[in-house]
Amino acid sequence: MENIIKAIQEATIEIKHLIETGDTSKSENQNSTGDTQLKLDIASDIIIEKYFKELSNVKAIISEEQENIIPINENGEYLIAYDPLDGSSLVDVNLSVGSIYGIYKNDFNGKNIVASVYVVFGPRVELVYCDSQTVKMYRLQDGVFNYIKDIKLKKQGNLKAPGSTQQCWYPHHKVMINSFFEDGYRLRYSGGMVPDLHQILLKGGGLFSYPATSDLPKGKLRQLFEVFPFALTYKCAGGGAIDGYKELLEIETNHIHDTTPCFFGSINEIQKVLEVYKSHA
Ligand code: P6P
Repeated sequence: MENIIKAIQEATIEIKHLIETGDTSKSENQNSTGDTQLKLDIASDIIIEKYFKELSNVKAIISEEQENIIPINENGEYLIAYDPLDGSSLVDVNLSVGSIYGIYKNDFNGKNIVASVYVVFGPRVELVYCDSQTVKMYRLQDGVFNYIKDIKLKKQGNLKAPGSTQQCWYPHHKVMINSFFEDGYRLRYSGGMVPDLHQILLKGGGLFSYPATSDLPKGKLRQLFEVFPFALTYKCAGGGAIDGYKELLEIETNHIHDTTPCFFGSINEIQKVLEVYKSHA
């Protein structure tokens, strides 16, 4: 695993430079989910694949930016699913973006995830690594990733990140979100999954939601390279991660680009989501 983390660190340093100097315009291409790819998306993906192709303990990789599984080494122990530059459209308004990595064994499925990494490209570059036991944060300083601290969620927080198009929310979801704000929760939503989830983790707690909606009944966020890595991270930090009814990591993935509704947060907030959603099942 150490060689995978090292590869991610080296790719991160190159992607940081790309963000600072690269072309933020749109390419002529779309990814598998139909999103128009930015040149940054493609360039970041090329950087990461370059490093992962050198890893003898990796069997295959999948990228949000590529349709198919990319075989690496048939005897490799690990499988990696990654989103090279999530929220890349925020770069040209100078907001934080991130990379997300899910590390799996045997098969690309929630129950087979063994580690996760995410990187926040913000005022500072921070890397958070979850090995299924602890959640450790590192900061890039003078070219070196220095350990900063372990991350733990409180049982309850006060931040709310309400994703998706509000006019497409189902009524019970809308009532639930409003009730958090009536309870004094503070709105914290940038449209970047990585910084939005990083903020809740570092500020001790709250709730991030990207639910099923009338326009996206299966949600928007991708299971293997966005949702499952953060589900592992939030659970290891002492929080919860559900689709409204069950654990996200229990979801069966049928296609590598499948999406799912998702809620990540402190235990008390996740319990409230379960109560509301189960009463509307
Ligand atoms: P919306 C970015 O495009 C992304 O995939 C995630 O980073 C983010 O959480 C979500 O989409 C934002 O979607 O519909 O709220 O703008």
